[in-house]
Amino acid sequence: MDCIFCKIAAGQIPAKKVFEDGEIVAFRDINPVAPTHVLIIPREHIETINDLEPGHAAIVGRLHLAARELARQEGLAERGYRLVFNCGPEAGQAVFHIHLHLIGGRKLSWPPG
Ligand code: DGP
Repeated sequence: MDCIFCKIAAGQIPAKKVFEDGEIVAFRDINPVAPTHVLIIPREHIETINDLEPGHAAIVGRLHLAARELARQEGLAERGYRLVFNCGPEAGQAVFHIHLHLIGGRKLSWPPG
């Protein structure tokens, strides 16, 4: 499958991985928008949030638990951070393998652009 995040998960192309296990992989975004910008993905190829099914509930939960732990490791737990899934064209989704953005380390504005 020609998916860049599947290839990162499989170790076929390099990435700065910060966590991986049998189900999920987390790595630093190649184009960070903040001092901490980590992408947390399932190994399973799921194109968008629209494609989630009830059977994905556990893996989606695990993405968030990994984000919580990585935020703690990055010193963001008390400072604050943002978790984002972009879905579809108007949200600017560029890679069609779901990924949870963990963004922090600076004051983030709201609403997002
Ligand atoms: P999104 O717009 O939510 O689809 O964000 C995709 C993100 O993926 C974007 O912030 C840049 C990042 N990205 C794209 N290609 C690569 C890559 O090859 N390596 C890494 N580390 N990040 C990538």
